[in-house]
Amino acid sequence: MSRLPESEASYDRQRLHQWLAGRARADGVGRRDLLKLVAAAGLVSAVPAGLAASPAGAADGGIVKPLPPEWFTVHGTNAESRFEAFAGTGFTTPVSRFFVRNHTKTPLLDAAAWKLNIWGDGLTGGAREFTLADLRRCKPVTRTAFVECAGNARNFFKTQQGQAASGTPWTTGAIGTAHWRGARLSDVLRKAGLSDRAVDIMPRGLDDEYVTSNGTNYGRVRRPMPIAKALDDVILAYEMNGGPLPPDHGHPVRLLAPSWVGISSIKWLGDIEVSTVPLYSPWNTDFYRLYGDAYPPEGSAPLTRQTLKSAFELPLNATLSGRTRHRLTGRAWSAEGAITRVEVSTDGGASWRSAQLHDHGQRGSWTRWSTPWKPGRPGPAELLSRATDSTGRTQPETTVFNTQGYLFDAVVRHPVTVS
Ligand SMILES: Nc1nc2c(c(=O)[nH]1)N[C@H]1C(S)=C(S)[C@@H](COP(=O)(O)O)O[C@H]1N2
Ligand SMILES: [Mo]
Repeated sequence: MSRLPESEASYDRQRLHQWLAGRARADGVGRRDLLKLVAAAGLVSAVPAGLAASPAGAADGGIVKPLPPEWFTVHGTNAESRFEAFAGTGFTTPVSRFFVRNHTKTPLLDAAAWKLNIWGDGLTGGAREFTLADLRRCKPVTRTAFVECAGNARNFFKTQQGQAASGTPWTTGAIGTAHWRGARLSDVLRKAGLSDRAVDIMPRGLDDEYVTSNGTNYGRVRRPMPIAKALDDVILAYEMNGGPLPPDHGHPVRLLAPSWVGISSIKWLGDIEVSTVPLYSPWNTDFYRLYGDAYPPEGSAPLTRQTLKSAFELPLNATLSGRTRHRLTGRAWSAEGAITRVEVSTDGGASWRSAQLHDHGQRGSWTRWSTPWKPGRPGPAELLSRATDSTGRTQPETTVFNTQGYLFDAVVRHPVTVS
């Protein structure tokens, strides 16, 4: 049921073979998790020792910017944007309303003292350091793109499909769209002396090590990325919506990987390993694969692109007067293509009509839409929106369950009360 490109699945198998042959690195990946992968791939081999988890530490939540309750719902160390708070904000999401997903807490870093260390056997020379001024000397580019958590809308697995997934119970607000400006990662890697034998990069954040409540220390947030994506459209962003990158969003520099799951866009970037052998971290073995009855025991291939969704700029369980003509507004987005159609149902899915589209949002960003509605009879009602993108894909009625609740793409049934 996975829609991941076959190339990524075979790349992942190759990674595993290389690891078994002692040619791939897996620091900080639980031994049990690699054994699981090995067993599932039907491979028999001795697993190197020394992969045990480190001792536990402590981590508190901590987001720097204000989180007014009319704009955010706080879930532990994370803040979800209220989708209704996007109404009237224009195409991009103001920093003040942009969701925050922190594994630990926002570190306060000094841009003047900051350095990015690029290192590894995938460089022709040795390690290289880049200051912010060095990055600014590269030709700046702007990417208009959403950052969306892979688990966005996870809570609807429970409320609509009766199967709860583990993880932050996001509704649809773990997304925001911004203009991100910075240096092309490809330019910086070339300046660092990229070898044509490099296959993976591993960007890593400067925030605290991630320690779970049961004491497993996963180390600093890091996730490998194939060199093909790194050289394609990824940037080292130092500006968001025309201002310096704010503390909660990665100050002074974050990676920005358009269309890919949010975890690919590593914040508070400290170093990037460039490797001639495939790399693993818990973020491409344990996390960010699809596990569950519909998937193989080792899970799907590591997640790459986000999926297709839409939402109303209206609170869940909003009350609307039955006698007024309302203008229902919302947004739709896809990581695969531009949004070409949004249909709305105000009768629980019995009949549908096309909404008006207000943007030519490209793949990896979103499109605003609206439709008028005069509810009439008082009582409970369900509003549905259903997006289609330029690949011809339409949001389905249900999403095949995965245990960590990633990539929910089904039509959301949005309850309201007509008064
Ligand atoms: N260093 C670091 N980078 C990170 C994270 C993190 O906790 N630490 N969270 C990731 C996840 S899971 C997501 S969804 C996005 C969220 O980006 P935002 O907080 O700017 O909205 O950042 C990603 N980059
Ligand atoms: Mo995420």
